[in-house]
Amino acid sequence: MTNPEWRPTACILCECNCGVEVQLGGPGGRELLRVRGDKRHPASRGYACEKPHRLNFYQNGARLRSPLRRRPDGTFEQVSWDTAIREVAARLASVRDAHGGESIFYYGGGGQGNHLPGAYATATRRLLGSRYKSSALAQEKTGEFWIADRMLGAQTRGDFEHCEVALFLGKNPWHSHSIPRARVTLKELARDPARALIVIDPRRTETAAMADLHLQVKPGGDAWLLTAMLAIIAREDLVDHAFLDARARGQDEVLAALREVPIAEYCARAGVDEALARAAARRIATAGSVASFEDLGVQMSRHSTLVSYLHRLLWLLTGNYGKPGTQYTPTTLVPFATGASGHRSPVAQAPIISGLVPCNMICEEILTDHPKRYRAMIVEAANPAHSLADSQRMREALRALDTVVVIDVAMSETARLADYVLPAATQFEKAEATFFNFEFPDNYFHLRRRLLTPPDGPLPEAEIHARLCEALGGFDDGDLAPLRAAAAQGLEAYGMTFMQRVLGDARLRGLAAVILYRTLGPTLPEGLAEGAVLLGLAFRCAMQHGEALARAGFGGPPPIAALSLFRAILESPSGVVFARGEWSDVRPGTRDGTIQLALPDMLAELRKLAEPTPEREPAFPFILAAGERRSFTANTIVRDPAWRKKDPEGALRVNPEDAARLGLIAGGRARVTTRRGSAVVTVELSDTMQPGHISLPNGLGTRDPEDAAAALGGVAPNELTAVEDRDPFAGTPWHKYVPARIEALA
Ligand SMILES: Nc1nc2c(c(=O)[nH]1)N[C@H]1C(S)=C(S)[C@@H](COP(=O)(O)OP(=O)(O)OC[C@H]3O[C@@H](n4cnc5c(=O)[nH]c(N)nc54)[C@H](O)[C@@H]3O)O[C@H]1N2
Ligand SMILES: Nc1nc2c(c(=O)[nH]1)N[C@H]1C(S)=C(S)[C@@H](COP(=O)(O)OP(=O)(O)OC[C@H]3O[C@@H](n4cnc5c(=O)[nH]c(N)nc54)[C@H](O)[C@@H]3O)O[C@H]1N2
Ligand code: SF4
Ligand SMILES: [Mo]
Repeated sequence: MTNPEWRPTACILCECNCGVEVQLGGPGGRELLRVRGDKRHPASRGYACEKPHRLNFYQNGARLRSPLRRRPDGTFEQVSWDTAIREVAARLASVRDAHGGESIFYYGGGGQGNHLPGAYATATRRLLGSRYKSSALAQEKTGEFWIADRMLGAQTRGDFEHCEVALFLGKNPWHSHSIPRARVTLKELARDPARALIVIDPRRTETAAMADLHLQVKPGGDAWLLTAMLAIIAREDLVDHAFLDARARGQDEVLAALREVPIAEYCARAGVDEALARAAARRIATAGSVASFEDLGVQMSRHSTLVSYLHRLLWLLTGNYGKPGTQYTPTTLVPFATGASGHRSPVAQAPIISGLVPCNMICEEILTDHPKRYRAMIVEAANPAHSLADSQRMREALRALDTVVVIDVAMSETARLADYVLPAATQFEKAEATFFNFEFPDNYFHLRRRLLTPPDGPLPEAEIHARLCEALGGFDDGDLAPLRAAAAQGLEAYGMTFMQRVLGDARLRGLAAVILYRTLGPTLPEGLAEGAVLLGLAFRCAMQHGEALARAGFGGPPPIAALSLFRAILESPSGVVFARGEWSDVRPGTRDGTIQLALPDMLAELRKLAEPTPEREPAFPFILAAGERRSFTANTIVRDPAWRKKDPEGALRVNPEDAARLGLIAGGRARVTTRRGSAVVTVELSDTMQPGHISLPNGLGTRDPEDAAAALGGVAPNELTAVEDRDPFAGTPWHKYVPARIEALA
């Protein structure tokens, strides 16, 4: 029986978190039977791609049902929540007492759409004195964050809906999205003769196939290509001098460096026809507006941090910033990507950007006898044993720790290495939200209501952290009583008491998240308790962004604005516009308010491009892109291979000429070998690949196909990658640039 009621929530399979509506039904009414786009959602407006229609594979896949404790022989036994919480708190506290809280490392905090756990975990970490953390962002975006912070003092996004020219650099939005309604936007761009779509990608992706100009760069050749395009802009004087004179510093130094660049040679090294590079540079420089997006194709390839710099130069030298159709800085509810760096990791002395230790350095921080090594790890809503470079090394590192605690909905590869596994409610069994909202001028926030109560066993992370904090002695009933009394009187009274008693108290301030959950949570409407932490976040947002909030209807002094925003969030099951920006507000957040074009270390890197680069090693004549987004990949969020309608084995894509030479046939088996590992794959012949380039999908594969709960199918890409292959500045991995060879198997 299907319940005819359509209930609003969001798709959780990529960072877009499109609003969807679902009809529940099946046994106990617990299945997500039908799913459609939610027209009331402010960003997706009814849009959804092919993936969410099968979200039930996530909700009703192989779930964890009980807290688990590892036995000495490596198997797991079920324990009660009381036992699990007591023992986890005691073990982590003893690590803290013996080695300092700094030795307790935190990884994760949210995947594609569940960012509230990270907010609640701040309280547990505070009590444990945990200082270092990381997440998937530190294996993709930290290089970009760091460059953006130094050049602009802010992160930016592109206005693709209104741009004349759209540029996608190492990004395939047809499949990976990352901008709302991606396919609609791409089709509009392709259809309109006055607009242009430019794609820089070694593969003729679905996006590239729609493009006006496809620059089919050699894998890892982007730094030469972008430098050549910038040099063309400099030499042909296609620079927007008026813009730079008014808003930027360092243009002379940058233009001088660019004028020295041998354009023809760099185009050849990038594998792109010079005439095409010139056409693209001119189209960008002469457009009324250009919106641009760099993603994993460059952020996980050679020169990734340099490319983030060159990419910014491309749209800054051409004046594509701070006006409609170009780049902007959205007002976000939670400032998660500051880009600020300064301190370093305790063992490897790796740069910490946006508060995150580089993912490729985590193993080095553990596999050492250094006294400051990490001794314990809390992993929440993430699967680093699968998603980080060099799974073999990561497994070794996890095994070397005194205590590993994993909070997950499923028995992930990481959970299987834990000492304690704590089962979390799914994203449809609690209130949840994403912090990745980047729209402009209007930005929105979507707190999704719980659709289902959790089954016996799993708990929402808010509850898990509240219990851990209680077991760690963080607060007592005396601390909570005045807040509970105030909550009974209404939100205004609560807000006042919260400000005085929690924000005004150094001991309780760091525990604000769980205190909100314990005291305000129970008074919130049905299915919204885990949203309590948003009151604290709304306070901070109102202090920082009063004007943008006021324009969206949340005016008044910060406490008043915060309360009305919080109410609106609770009352908007399909999301609410919380901030309204203005293009005139878009200005650099740098110290002197100007754009910094000349970064000395990056200009030095740019000059190094002139040096000869080693040829591909004869033993590894191919470049493997380990982890491509396809129609049915979604990181490791859905673990049942039956979810995937296409490409069930996650085939290796190979150019037909290469295949013919190596005796590979469509659907046949082959062995892929890298310096780090080897895997048996199924072959797909694809003329979208250029010769010498091969690709495997992301999010598939597990080492243990016997284990039904871990049955992802396909190849786990990080069995093939190495931690040493990383960017020298940000420590981000080169997953898209893995030297490899292939052999046909009978
Ligand atoms: N379907 C689906 N969508 C997703 C996800 C998913 O798992 N599945 N995951 C989400 C997440 S977490 C993220 S971060 C985004 C990532 O989104 P994308 O970055 O778009 O994803 P990828 O397919 O990994 O890589 C993009 C492109 O980089 C190209 N590439 C490979 N090597 C190079 C190179 O050397 N230079 C250049 N210029 N390009 C290169 C590839 O051919 C590919 O088309 O996707 C999100 N959306
Ligand atoms: N080689 C290679 N490696 C890659 C990539 C690549 O392109 N190539 N892509 C990288 C990128 S961009 C990313 S973002 C990462 C993603 O990798 P990770 O951030 O490590 O995580 P996911 O695979 O998204 O898995 C999220 C985990 O959260 C669990 N989960 C789902 N819902 C909930 C919930 O409500 N609560 C809790 N507690 N847990 C939940 C899932 O079961 C799963 O174990 O992978 C990276 N790894
Ligand atoms: S674009 Fe992403 S969030 Fe939207 S429906 Fe597709 S997978 Fe889900
Ligand atoms: Mo990602």
